[in-house]
Amino acid sequence: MSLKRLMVIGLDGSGKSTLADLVEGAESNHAHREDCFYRTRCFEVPGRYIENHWMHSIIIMLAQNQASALLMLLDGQTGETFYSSGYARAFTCPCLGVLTKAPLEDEARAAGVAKLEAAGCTEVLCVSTETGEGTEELLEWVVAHSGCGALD
Ligand SMILES: Nc1nc2c(ncn2[C@@H]2O[C@H](COP(=O)(O)OP(=O)(O)O)[C@@H](O)[C@H]2O)c(=O)[nH]1
Ligand SMILES: [Mg+2]
Repeated sequence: MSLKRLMVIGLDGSGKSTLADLVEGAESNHAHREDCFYRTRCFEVPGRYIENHWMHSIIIMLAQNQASALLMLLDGQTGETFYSSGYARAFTCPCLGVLTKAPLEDEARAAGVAKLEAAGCTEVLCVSTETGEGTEELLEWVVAHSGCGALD
């Protein structure tokens, strides 16, 4: 069995644990963490790794060794991003940009998608666990790209 997992990156509060719960089909403790959180199908990278640009090369190294695919999150409510231009292109595994807490307003949505595209994401999905928007597509993408089987 491959030890590679789906890697989930994003700032603190961007929705990593919420989406990871969806992928795992299991709840978890959403407490703030300073270390990577390894789960059955995925692992969550602490927001601090994104906040510090000098850690971005470490994330690339982690992905090379441990990731089958990558979810790159951007919080649709705050729009805050620390990704450098074209960052997603540095990864060799499949990458999906995810605009979390998908805003309803067209302008906010377009701005979030544009930021993920500027960060190098060629595929972007708007997801809201509140309304359910994009959740099925997200799971389909994960099954197709990460090597995780479908949940029962
Ligand atoms: N409205 C809304 N809130 C969300 C969504 N996804 C996550 N949240 C909330 O955002 C907060 C941070 O989520 P969490 O998954 O813990 O973020 P993490 O720090 O990146 O792991 C929690 O209060 C979640 O309930 C969403 O799609 N819509
Ligand atoms: Mg978390």
